[in-house]
Amino acid sequence: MSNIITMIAPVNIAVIKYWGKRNEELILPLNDSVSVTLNANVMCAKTTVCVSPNFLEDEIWLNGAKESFTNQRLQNCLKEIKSRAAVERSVDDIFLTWKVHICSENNFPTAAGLASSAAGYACLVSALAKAYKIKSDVSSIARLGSGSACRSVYGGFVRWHAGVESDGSDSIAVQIANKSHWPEMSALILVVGDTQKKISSSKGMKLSVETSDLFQFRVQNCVPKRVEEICKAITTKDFVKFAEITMKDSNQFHAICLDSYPPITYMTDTSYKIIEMIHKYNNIHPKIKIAYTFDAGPNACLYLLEEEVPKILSLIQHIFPTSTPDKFITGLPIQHEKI
Ligand code: 2P0
Repeated sequence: MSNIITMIAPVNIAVIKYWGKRNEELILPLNDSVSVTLNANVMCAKTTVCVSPNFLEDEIWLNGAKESFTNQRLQNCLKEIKSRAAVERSVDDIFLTWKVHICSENNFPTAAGLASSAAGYACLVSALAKAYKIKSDVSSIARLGSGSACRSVYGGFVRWHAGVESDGSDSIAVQIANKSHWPEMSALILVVGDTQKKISSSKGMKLSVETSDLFQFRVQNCVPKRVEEICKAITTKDFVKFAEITMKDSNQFHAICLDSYPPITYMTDTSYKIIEMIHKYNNIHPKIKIAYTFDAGPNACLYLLEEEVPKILSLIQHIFPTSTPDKFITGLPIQHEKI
């Protein structure tokens, strides 16, 4: 009688950052963003959803611990799923009255700037959409859980259109290219720290919108041009352009954080040491070989073509001798991703 669905969803790491909302409740951004969805084999969320007439109430477990179902974002996602199911008439009306149990886990640190909420909500919404047999685009439902989650609904290279409508109907993610378009593209995640961030992304971006003088300049003068240029670089597989824009946008995002009042600092000395290492490496080559980007945390995501991976791994181990590939332990662990 009950309906059980298990799904996995990968992490995505933005190359043009989402930072700042025009509507807090509907999670509508002030600018378009662009991301790369990583391989789900290494970093992903896994969610099981069960809808049953035998359950007395909605319940959720995150990484093995029971959490409150009163979370507004969670409620908004479930409400939207059910109202779409009613409109699409995808399940019987009685099914909509049954309670749901959700069990979700990440195989990487939560809230350490590794896009855990993106993978988590993308997975949750995809599993619910499958359970309720939703046929329409689910990126806008994932967005109600966490903005960046809408991008993890798709693989490959993804653009989240900010949209202009007040109801958010045009604020959706679309795939720019699938992962087989650029099979040489790889990512290395350098886990500098796995503790929870001091200020959440939601609070941080609100503070930036309210207090940073640079913020409006970024949204109006920089991001629109960068989005068009990086989409073109992806389509034409222009790594040099892709890398340059990625690094500049990461740096500008962290400059906005520092320009917020009081300032927000997500990067650490090790993060800056990584930036220095990458620029030195690029400078000894005729063309840019590797790009870094940092989200709301100290961990680096490096984008590079596959042929560079062995060279960069040995460089990292030379500069950070305690680093260890493939494990989250002390030092500077490395996750190697083939996109
Ligand atoms: C991004 N980040 O584009 C940027 C870069 C962090 C830095 O999306 O409030 O966790 O849930 O919509 O999605 C983090 O923001 O924030 C984020 P909410 P979310 O990936």
